[in-house]
Amino acid sequence: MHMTSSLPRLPEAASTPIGSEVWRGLTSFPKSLSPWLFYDEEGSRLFEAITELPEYYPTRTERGIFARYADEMIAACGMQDLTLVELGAGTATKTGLLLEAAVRRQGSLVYHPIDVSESALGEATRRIEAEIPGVSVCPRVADYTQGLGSLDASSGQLLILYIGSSIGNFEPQEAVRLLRGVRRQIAPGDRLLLGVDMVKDRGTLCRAYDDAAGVTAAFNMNVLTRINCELGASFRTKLFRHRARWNEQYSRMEMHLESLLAQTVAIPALDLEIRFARGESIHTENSYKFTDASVTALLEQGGFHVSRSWTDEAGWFGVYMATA
Ligand code: AVJ
Repeated sequence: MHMTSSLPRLPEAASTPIGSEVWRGLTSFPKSLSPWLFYDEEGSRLFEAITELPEYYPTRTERGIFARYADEMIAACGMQDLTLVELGAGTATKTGLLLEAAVRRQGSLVYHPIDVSESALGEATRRIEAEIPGVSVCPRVADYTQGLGSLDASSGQLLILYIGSSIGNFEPQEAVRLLRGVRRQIAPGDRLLLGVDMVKDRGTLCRAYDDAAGVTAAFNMNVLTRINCELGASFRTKLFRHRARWNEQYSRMEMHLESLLAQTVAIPALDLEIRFARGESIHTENSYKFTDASVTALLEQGGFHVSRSWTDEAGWFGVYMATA
């Protein structure tokens, strides 16, 4: 090993975001990896495919709620001079319904989509500018968990969109911290529109995360392929299986990658060899599911109070308007 001092030096890859996360997660017990690792180019494509699966109800259910209530949601903000900011906007396919409603009410609108993916933001910007006259798009490539950056609603009011139940990926304490971070950067009276997936029967939940076509399994497995590509690892995806389970105690869906046998996997860029026992798994995602009481409590702890909420007929998905 190359030494520059008396301390052994970590390989350079260990200090990149992916290197440090893989190092942390795969040397922990139980093994885990953070869900942001899913979203390389292939993973983002697979996620888009998930949103169109018959079993994956959240995206279409939330879109249905917007289709029916977008005008009411915008009117509920009260002001005629809204600026919209979207956290983790991605390609912003559901946002159009809200943008159109805002344009109907106030004629024109400034929209700031924030996302780590420059390509997704580019696509969102092109599509929205072409399809919704009256919206000026000001995209920002950033990790919203690190703050919103400087925003000014000039004279009017901010409406922060955090839709798609992305908040469900965070541990409750982290979710509170994230909301407090948002609250600190906006003014009293500004609004947050939060989309959350609700608790429902186990069968519906499990099918949504283990679809018949195997798209969610491929999405989960892709994290291993990504580690192979970016860190030179030797994961053989055939030797792992996708697992989705409902953890009732914590009110969350979990995804795991389970090793089918005892094996050792090399990760050369990190100078690591990872041992797996047969049946041992890597916990790759939590997707928390909410009740009306748990969303209300989360928002309160985050510095907001609930003004109104909307849901679908089955009560599967909730959209909450909260006031700072
Ligand atoms: C993007 C976090 C909302 O939790 O349902 C979809 C990600 N994982 N299928 C979710 C996901 C497996 C999704 N979120």
